[in-house]
Amino acid sequence: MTRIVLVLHGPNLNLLGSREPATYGNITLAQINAELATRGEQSGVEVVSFQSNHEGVLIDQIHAAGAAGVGYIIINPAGFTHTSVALRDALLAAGIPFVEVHLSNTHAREPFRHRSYFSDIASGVIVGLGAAGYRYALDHAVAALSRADVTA
Ligand code: CA2
Repeated sequence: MTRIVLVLHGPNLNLLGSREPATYGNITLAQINAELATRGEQSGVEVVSFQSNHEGVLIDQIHAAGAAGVGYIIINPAGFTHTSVALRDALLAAGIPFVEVHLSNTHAREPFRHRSYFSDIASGVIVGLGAAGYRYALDHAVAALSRADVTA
């Protein structure tokens, strides 16, 4: 069974650690990715992380994921969360289960952040727990892939 988890980070998340620490914390994206890679390794899963500021580039990654053997996706669509039918369609087409993660509690912020184009088709949604949210999402993905191994 597939043991690859793809972590997708949307626009502006490359700025993590450099601005708006009160909202997004001090951790950098490189630190988050390194921690996930190590955690995945310890669990026998390869974690591949990717960030883009461009909607179409993220969509291309999702299209390629099935052929690349990705069994689970963790995605923080960032600003696209609230706008992107196209990213939603790509995830539906790929048919790969995914967890939606947000560093901040989007429900405690502006009303336009309360709506997500992803939450109703996600396996689960983690908001407001900072970088730990990615760890919890990875733990879920590992458990789900292990269950799939057993039933395969
Ligand atoms: O809380 C999250 O993870 C968000 O997905 C972050 C998005 C925002 O549009 C969503 O509503 C919630 C924004 C990402 C911007 O990241 C920055 C990081 C550091 C400094 C500036 C922006």
